[in-house]
Amino acid sequence: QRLTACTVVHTMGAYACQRKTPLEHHNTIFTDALLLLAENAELCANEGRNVAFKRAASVLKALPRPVRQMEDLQGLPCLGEHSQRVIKDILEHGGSSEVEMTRQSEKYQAMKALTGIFGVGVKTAERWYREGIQDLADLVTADLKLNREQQTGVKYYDHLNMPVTEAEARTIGQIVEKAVHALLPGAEITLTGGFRRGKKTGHDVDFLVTHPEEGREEGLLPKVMGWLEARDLLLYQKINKNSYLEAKEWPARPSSNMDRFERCFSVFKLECPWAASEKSNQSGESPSWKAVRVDIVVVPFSQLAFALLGWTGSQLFERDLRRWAAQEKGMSLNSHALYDTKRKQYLRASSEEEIFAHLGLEYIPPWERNA
Ligand code: TTP
Ligand code: MN
Ligand code: MN
Ligand code: MN
Repeated sequence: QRLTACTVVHTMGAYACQRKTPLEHHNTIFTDALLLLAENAELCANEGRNVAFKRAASVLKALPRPVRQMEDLQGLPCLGEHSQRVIKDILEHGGSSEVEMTRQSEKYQAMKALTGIFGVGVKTAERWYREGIQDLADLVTADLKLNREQQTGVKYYDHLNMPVTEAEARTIGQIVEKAVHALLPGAEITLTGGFRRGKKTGHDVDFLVTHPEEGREEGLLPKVMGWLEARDLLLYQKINKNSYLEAKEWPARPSSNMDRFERCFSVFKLECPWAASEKSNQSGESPSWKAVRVDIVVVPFSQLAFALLGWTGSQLFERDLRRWAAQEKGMSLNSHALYDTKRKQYLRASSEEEIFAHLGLEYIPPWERNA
């Protein structure tokens, strides 16, 4: 087959875990549009459409140059008819009317506002929306019965919708480390999630905590949270106990994103550094602290590499790692272990590199997992 001068033939794997996806890329006008449609599908509980648009956006993120004409898409995977139509509209008209209509739609805006409350998922938001509740103010007026998590979400709505900065993540890391080391010297704390992928901001801060002598980590989390609570550093905490030992459904469904580690979903009360020098400021207009979502996960040392891989994300990268393992390798991967279904054996790993090797994949460092 002959190629014209300006045609580039791409060899790109169909799984996000086969590609390097940097944080900064050349196609944000397209990916912003596709990701808005993905978000809207998610808010309408349409998982198939959500993933299809996310995959299309992810492929464009991995391209080494901007898309300038439809021919540039030749040979690329995961670009369905609908996604191509959106890209074409943007190329031809500078924007997509479907995207703009979605962005302006009452339902999209209401669902985004409601699911933006900590503790409110799509199902709850959908129920409230059908009852005529469209934003935080409506919710407060309606005076519904909210659970403790949602009450926290309402109370700190503004703070929790402000991006968490890298500096704030680092400060919280130091606080968590101090608490953990006070209670279990030798324990190790790792920053994961988006910040490990090099993101400059996040919606929360994610940490893994482990100890090289397996077993020493047991019972640590409630003590750590108590230590923080006693120092007035928490606004909310909920510990989910480890349920791994009781789990009978292993190997877990490859698509399942939930793991069974003991973890805490919390909201920290982070003192702002500039506030200390302003103690004399008695105006009381804005607090001297910021509410920040923090996830802390306790991991047995032998599962650390799997937990690190599973908690670093991105969500699409994780999803495709599991899909690759199941469909291409006959293996089952989750944040605890890798199981070879044919040989009926677990494959050990003490680093992420070893897991990629078991899966027959080229190693991709965290900062290139921004699929
Ligand atoms: P998130 O904190 O939701 O996402 P993020 O850190 O990539 O981005 P953001 O800046 O918005 O915070 O999740 C981090 C990773 O943890 C993600 O890859 C999915 C994984 N995860 C689990 O494995 N199990 C869980 O129960 C949850 C909530 C997340
Ligand atoms: Mn995160
Ligand atoms: Mn997130
Ligand atoms: Mn998180």
